[in-house]
Amino acid sequence: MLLAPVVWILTVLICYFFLGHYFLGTAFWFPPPISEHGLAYDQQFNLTLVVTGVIFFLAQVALGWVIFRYRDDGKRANYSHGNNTLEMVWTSATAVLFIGLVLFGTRIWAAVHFETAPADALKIEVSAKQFAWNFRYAGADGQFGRTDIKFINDANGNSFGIDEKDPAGKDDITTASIKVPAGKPILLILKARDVIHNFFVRELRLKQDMVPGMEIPFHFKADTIGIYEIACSELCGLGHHQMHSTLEVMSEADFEKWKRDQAAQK
Ligand SMILES: [Cu+2]
Repeated sequence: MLLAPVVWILTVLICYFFLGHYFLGTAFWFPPPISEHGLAYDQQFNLTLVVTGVIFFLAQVALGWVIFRYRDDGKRANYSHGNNTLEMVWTSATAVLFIGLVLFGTRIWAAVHFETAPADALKIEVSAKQFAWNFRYAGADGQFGRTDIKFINDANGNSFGIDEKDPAGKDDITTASIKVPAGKPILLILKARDVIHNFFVRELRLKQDMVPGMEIPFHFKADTIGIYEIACSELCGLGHHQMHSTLEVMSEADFEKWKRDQAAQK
């Protein structure tokens, strides 16, 4: 008898916390997205949450009702032998719903991972190692200098192993955080030097593994100016927790100025 109200109270509490960000503030939820893809992901996520949330609520209310209605009243118990039609209906409805949501979501996911970046995208190389991030921009010549693993030397700042003999590499800019111009397509080339790492920026809603021996292209466009955390999202060793950096989205003018300042320091 008591069990039914317990189920109902728990249901309301769970729904309250899921809806919490509407009345308890955004600390309860993801930080706002800063890209078109981020927005699309959120819309898909909310749609899934609403559909499954309504079903969850109705199913739990029904569960409470069944518990209450068929409680032990001292009489002989009656039970059902099942209902094939009903089982067919709810199994196919669930299948249609889930496959439908997956198809919707796949469209957004595929746009991020399978579409190639526009030709004018700004190319930035990303190198991850235990436990730091390094980024490389081509200098004024628009060309990345040749690299070789034998030139890698963290002590003198050559974490990419740029070959000093290659003139194209002379003006390459290497940094410990990324700066990008707002609203421009960015193409990252992700590389890992030792173990698997993962490039993750919450506000972009993007996450991509970085695998040693592979160069993984990954493109995005960030529209909102600000500084966002890049966290390694693959447990990569003892110092994994300190493996983070920042993505700074700047106005185009600020970004060009920053690039000029970097080049001047060379
Ligand atoms: Cu890592």
